[in-house]
Amino acid sequence: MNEDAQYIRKNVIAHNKWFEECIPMIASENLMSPLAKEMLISDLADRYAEGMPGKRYYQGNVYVDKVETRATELAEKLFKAEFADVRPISGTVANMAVLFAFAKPGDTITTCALAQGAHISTQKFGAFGQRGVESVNYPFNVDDMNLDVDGTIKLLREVKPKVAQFGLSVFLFPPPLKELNDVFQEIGCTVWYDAAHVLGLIAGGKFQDPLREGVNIMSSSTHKTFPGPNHGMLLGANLTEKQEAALRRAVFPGVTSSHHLHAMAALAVTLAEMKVFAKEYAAQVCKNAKALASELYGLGVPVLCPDIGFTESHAIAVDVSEFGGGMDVAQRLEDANIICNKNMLPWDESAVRPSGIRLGAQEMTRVGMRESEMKEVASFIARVCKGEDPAKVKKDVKAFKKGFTTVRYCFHEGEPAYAYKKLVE
Ligand code: DSN
Repeated sequence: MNEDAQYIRKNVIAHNKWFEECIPMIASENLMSPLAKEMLISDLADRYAEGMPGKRYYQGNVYVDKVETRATELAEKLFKAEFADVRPISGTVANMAVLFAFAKPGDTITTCALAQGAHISTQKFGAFGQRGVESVNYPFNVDDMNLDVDGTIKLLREVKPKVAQFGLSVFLFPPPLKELNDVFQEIGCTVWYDAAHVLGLIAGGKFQDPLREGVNIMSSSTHKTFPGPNHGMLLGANLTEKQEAALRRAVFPGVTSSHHLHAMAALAVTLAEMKVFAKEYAAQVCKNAKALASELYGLGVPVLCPDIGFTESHAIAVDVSEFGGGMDVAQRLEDANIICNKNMLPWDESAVRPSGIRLGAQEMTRVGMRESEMKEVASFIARVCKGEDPAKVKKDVKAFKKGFTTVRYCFHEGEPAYAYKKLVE
């Protein structure tokens, strides 16, 4: 090894060690199972496949085809979908495929605003803008952190979008799809749901069931509440053959060539694991998020939406303006080994200096934490918010985390969550 390689490796090992001693609470992250990690270092990582199983442009895909076919079947079964495509290599790439398939430059798509928790790909400077679509934002009710139903119905009738898009990155409550169904039918729009944040909850029967609530196409990443690899997926219902073909063409050759076969295999085994564990896991994630929120609120840390149970998902939004704002608090929490992100709240104008932080309970659920541990986590966060020296809190966090370093809700439960397989010392 030369000095450069040593430097890289040393820092990656240091990262692993650090995260073992941290409480990671980024709402868009999770831990893969040992089996999924094994897939990532298989020979599939070095190979190419283009097209569909049985119709490839490369030789050497005998076993890849079997894996991909089973992954597709597992995805269709788990989400009761009529259509699945496991080839998008990320959530944003899945979103780009939907844009390519269902919208032309100049078409209008309705969506949420960034400050309301929307994902950057839905914005003018993101994939929506790159595709040249016009986006119109729904009216949003800040008290409920959800769409204003009457206003949304009115807007949909006025704008008559080609596609109505739903799904957020601060995704606390299910959008009222059932209430909007009649207007979807009336205007004949395609209904698109970005499930990235809540895919693992949907797999376990929590949050909502978009494909049964009028959604035609669900795009997603596969590594947030769904504890798989960094990858993407499309799931559909009530699509025409033409629409399904357009989606497949948009994925390849539209927005991918090969589709990261090792990640696709890791997704496949995670789908197999979620078939067994999703229900129990998703229920505990939701209980933990609520427990974390109510404990923090009780400690005087203003979590949003106290009157409606704080959240129905894995995530909570916290207004930390009285403690120095999102940027400052997120940094101090990192200094205490609690990892989260600063986040805009609906009334914020700056994404760089927002008043909020976003916290997710899914990863700590994955390592076995339950409601009682959420109380401890809340007390660490409250201590930092209220100005205690982060270095002091960090000591307690490190001691506490020692009991939670193995992965749950998967095959090979109890295997190290942050293991680094060393080639040499
Ligand atoms: N950036 C991710 C999030 O944190 O929500 C989504 O891609």
